[in-house]
Amino acid sequence: MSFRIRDIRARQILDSRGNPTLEVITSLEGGGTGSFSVPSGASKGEKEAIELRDGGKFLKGKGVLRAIRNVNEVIRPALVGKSALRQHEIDSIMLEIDGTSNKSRLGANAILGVSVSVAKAASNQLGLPIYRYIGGVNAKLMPVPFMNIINGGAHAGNDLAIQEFMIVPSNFRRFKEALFAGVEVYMTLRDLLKGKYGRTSINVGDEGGFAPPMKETEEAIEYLIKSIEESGYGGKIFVALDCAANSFYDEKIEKYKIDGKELGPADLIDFYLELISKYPIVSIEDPFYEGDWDSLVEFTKELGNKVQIVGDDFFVSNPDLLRKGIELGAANALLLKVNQIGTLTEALSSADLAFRNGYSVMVSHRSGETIDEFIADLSVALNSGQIKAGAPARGERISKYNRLLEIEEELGSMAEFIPLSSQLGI
Ligand code: 2PG
Ligand code: MG
Repeated sequence: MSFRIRDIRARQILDSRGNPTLEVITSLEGGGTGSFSVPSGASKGEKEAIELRDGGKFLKGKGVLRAIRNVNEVIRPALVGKSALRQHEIDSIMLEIDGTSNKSRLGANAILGVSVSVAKAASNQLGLPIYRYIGGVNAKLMPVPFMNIINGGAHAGNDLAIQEFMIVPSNFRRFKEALFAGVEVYMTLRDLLKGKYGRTSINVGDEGGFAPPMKETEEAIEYLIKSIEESGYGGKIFVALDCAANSFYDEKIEKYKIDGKELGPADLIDFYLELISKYPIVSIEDPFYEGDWDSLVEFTKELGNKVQIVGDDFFVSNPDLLRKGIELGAANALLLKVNQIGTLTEALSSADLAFRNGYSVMVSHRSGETIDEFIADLSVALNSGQIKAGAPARGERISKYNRLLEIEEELGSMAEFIPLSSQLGI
């Protein structure tokens, strides 16, 4: 049964925002095949690996035919005949051909499509689920889901500055229980919003969360709390925020524009402290714009033993930036998005570095997704204990949750689910 790569092909498909993206299919001499569809972000970190787009007029410049050509004409000839079991070598060859620090020559979208499809082809041929192939015999921890049920910022057409208002069903015995409790809260929120703001308020944003015409942060959090309590899950389901502060930082005036105010970093810290003292907030992502490491360090000093502080745009899943964060004491958790860095090998290195330095890891989707389930498997492979996959609605979000239900069933009595407070010791 040969694991040599027989062929690699890419084609243009669509993501959940209706933008073009790549699907890459790798087939092996032994008959195994694997495909991966590459996701895409809207609120991106400056230092993310480059997603190659065609430019020009057609499809508003968003086509990925150049990236596809790179897969079919540049990467394919270099990898055909190589063993799909040698993930590290496969990824290194692509990095070498690319030769840039940000993958701008071949495109991180082209490289990632190949990287993950190769891993999937190998695991398929071995007859192993991908979480087992990547994670080995000890992959067993089901993730606590972070479900983004009110969308703001760059993901919705409303005035909320903060991008993601998430519920965190944490104090449960199994993933399945946690997920369906979260679903109940989502249903309750739908009714509450409809009652208060009318039918248009239950239209959903990019990640399946509602995008009601709210203006203020606390208004959104209050609705999460109300929905949690009305569903009977007080003390079991918590709240998390992804501020994505890049999107409300005004460089010209060096202030954060939020809730009709213009706040400097010190005032913004006070604003968060107040929220945390008032509400059961367990995790905050990107509370400052990605250049403001000082505030992130200060915030971590003050709150790092009480709340999970997640770096997304700060770290962009990049081991070098994470190392910087670790040295400075900035944040205490890594958001892991494979397409920010562009190869499976590098993403796994980032996760490894995080764990070895006491940082937690939240595996994450992008706001532009496809139905590809890979990140569900990845979260279990890493025993990361946390996944951020959007609201329990829209096909591209539920594919991850449904896959996790399947994995939990498959793991049977081996499956574990650990509440966030026990995972973090907070
Ligand atoms: C984020 C993500 C995913 P995007 O900021 O964490 O929720 O959004 O994919 O748009 O960067
Ligand atoms: Mg984020």
